[in-house]
Amino acid sequence: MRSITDTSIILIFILTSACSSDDEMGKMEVKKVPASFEYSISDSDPNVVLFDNTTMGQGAYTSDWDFGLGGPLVSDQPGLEEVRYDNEGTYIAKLTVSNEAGKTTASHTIRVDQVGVCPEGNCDPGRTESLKRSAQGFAIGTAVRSTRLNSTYDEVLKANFNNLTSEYQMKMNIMYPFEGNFDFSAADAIVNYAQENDMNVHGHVLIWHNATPNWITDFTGTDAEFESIVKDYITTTVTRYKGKVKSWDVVNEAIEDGTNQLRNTVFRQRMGDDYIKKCSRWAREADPDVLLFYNDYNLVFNEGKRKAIFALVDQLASEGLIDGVGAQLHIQYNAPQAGQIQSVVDETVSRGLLMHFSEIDIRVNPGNDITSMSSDRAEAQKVKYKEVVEIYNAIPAANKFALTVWGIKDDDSWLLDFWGNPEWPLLFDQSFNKKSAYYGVLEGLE
Ligand code: 9MR
Repeated sequence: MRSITDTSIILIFILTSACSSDDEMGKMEVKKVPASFEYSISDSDPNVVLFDNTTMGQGAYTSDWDFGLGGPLVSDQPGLEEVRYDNEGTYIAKLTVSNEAGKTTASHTIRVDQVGVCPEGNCDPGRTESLKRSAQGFAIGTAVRSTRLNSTYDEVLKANFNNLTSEYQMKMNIMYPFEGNFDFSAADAIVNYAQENDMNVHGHVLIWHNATPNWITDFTGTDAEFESIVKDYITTTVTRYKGKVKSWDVVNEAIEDGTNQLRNTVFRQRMGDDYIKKCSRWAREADPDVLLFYNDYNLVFNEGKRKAIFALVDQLASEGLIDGVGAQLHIQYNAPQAGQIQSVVDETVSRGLLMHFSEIDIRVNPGNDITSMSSDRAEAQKVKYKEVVEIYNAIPAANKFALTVWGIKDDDSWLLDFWGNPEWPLLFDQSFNKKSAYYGVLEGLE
C-alpha cells in the first residue's frame, strides 16, 4: 500500500518530468534556419547582380543582406534584390537569417572585372568587353550577309550583337526575283542563325525603290494586278517570318531629297499616294505582333526632309500603322552636331514611337584628304560614335529599340564602293581588331 505522500511524490515526479520534456520539445522545435541564396548577372546590365533568397525555414525569421559594398544591412524584400557593382574588385555578399534560436549566414564571393560581374566568380583573363552586355534595355545591331556568319564574324557577332539586319538579302529584288518565284534561302539563313544565337532580326526592307526587281518596275499588267502582287508578296514574306522577325522596315526612303515630297516610285505610280499605308496594313494583318518602322536617311541634316518624314509618320500613326522610326545615320566624323541628332530623337519620342538608329556608320574621309587612318581622325570618330550612343542612351526606356551599325569591319562597308574614297567607318578594322570607335560606343553606353 502506498501512502498519500508516496503517491503525491510520484505524481509530482510524473508532472515534473512531463513539464520538463514539454519544455525540451518546445526548444527542439525552434531551430536555427539555414541561410541560403543564389545570384545571377542581369541580362541588361553586366554590372548588376540579382540576388535570390532561397532560404527555406519554418516559423518566424528575418533575412538581412550585406552586399559587401560597405553600406548598412538591408532587410530582404519579396522578389529579387538588384545590386549594382560599379567598380572592379572582390566583394563578399552575405545573407544573415535570424530567429529566436539564433543566426545563420550564407555568403558568396562577387568578383567584378572591367567587363562587369564575372560569371560564378570566375574572371577569365580572356573575357572581353561586349557591346550587347553593356547596353541597358535595348538591342545592339549590325548589318549582316548570309555569307558572313561564319568564322571570325561568328565570334564577333555572338560576343557583341543581339539584333541582326540583313544588309541586302531581305529586300524584294532578292526575295522575289521573278514573278511567282520567291527565294528566301539567304533570308532563312540569317533568320535561322539569329534564332540559334538568341538574337532578334530586324527585317529590312519590304519596299525600297532601289531594291525592286525588274519584273516589278517593268510590270505591264493593270494597277489592280500590280497591287495584288505587292499585297501577296508582303503577306507571304511577313507570314513566313512571323514570330521570328521582331520588326520590319515597311517602306524605305519614301521622301525625296530636295523636293521633300513623296518619291515618285513605281509603287506610288501604281498604287497611289497612300501606298505606304496599304503596305503597312498588309504587314500588320500578316503579323499583328511585329513592329513596323519607317526608315530614312538625312533626317538629321535636312530639316525640311525631317518635317516631311514626320508628317508621313503622323499619317501612319493616325491609323495605328507604325511603331517606330529608323534614322539611318550615315554620318561623318565632323557632322552632324549633337543637336541635329537630338531633334530627330525628340520628334520620335514626342510621338510615343520607338527610335531605331538603324544604319550607323561614321566616315572619316569625306574630303578624300587622307590615305590611311590617322590617329586624329580615329579619335574624332570615336568622339562622334560616343556622342551618338550617349544621345541614344538618354532616350526614355519606353522609346528605346536598337542601335544598329551598318556592318562589322571597315573593308566590308558599302561606303568604299559608293564614294570611292579610302574609308574606315565602322567599329572593327579589316583584321577584326576593335578600333577606338568601338571603345567610343562602349563609353557611350556607360
Ligand atoms: O549596304 C547595302 C549594300 O550592300 C547593298 O548593295 C545595297 C542595295 O541592296 O543596300 C545597301 O544598304 C542600304 C540600305 O539598305 C538602305 N539605306 C542605304 C544603305 C546603303 O546604300
